[in-house]
Amino acid sequence: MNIDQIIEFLMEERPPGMEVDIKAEQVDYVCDAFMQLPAQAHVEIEAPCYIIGDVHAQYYDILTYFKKFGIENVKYVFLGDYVDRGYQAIETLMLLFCFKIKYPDNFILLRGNHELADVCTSYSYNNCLLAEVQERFQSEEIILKLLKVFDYLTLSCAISKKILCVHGCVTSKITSISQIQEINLPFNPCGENSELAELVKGLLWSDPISDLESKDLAIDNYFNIRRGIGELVPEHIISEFLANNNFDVLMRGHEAPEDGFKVGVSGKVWTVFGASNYYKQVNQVQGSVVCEIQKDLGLKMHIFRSDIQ
Ligand SMILES: [Mn+2]
Repeated sequence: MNIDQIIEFLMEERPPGMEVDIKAEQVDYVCDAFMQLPAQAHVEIEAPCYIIGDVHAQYYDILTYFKKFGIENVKYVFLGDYVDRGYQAIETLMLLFCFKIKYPDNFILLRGNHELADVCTSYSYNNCLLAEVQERFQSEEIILKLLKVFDYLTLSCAISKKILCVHGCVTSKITSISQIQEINLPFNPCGENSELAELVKGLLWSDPISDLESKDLAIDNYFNIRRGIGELVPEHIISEFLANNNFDVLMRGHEAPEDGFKVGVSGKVWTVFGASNYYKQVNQVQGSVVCEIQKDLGLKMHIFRSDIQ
């Protein structure tokens, strides 16, 4: 067994949505190799690169992106939420982990709130990771292994020192990027009430809102009343963080804008979504958006449609 063979097998031509017959031993092997890599809570890369938002187990979407933009000598930042809701979380994780193992500097995999044990093992979500694993492998060990790997996922990534990527949002508790840099991985914030666990959960769960909306809601301590966890972070807090840490823009996933892409907070917060048919009838573009950051930090949006129902 080796990583190249697994990649080749995963990328064989198949009809979109068709399950790939991955064996438990292969999952185990890839997870172990992934955990051997140096794990950093915050990483820095240089543009150009592609930014891909939540893909939610829609494996055919990432295959489409790789086909279009290539793999070798191409940098990707994935913003998290690889699992739940869709039906191919295993294929999605395996391919992304394999590419990370093969090209560690070119594949940045951020952690999303769905890469938390209490989310992806909860049946309150449509087709959670646990349900998929139970159906495909008659083994408790695989889910435990995957949950272990999630604790090694990166929390934030700076692109050319100017664009900061996280899954949810920076929060009122984070004033300096060094607070993220200093986090030692692996780290599991589930079931912990420490300040550090709150900080990490905040990064994964929070949403930005305008100052006006924040004033209207009049909530204490920015509590995220929409999700019950993390913060609703007002514009001025985000702007202050970006200015103090010398960033121009915050790039994040976590929400599904109807057009696959949304700009907020006076142009300083960009939300991108990577699951193409997530909204089905509602999504105005019926597609996802991949954000290309060019070498001069110019921005190009790529819209993808999906025919999968
Ligand atoms: Mn999310």
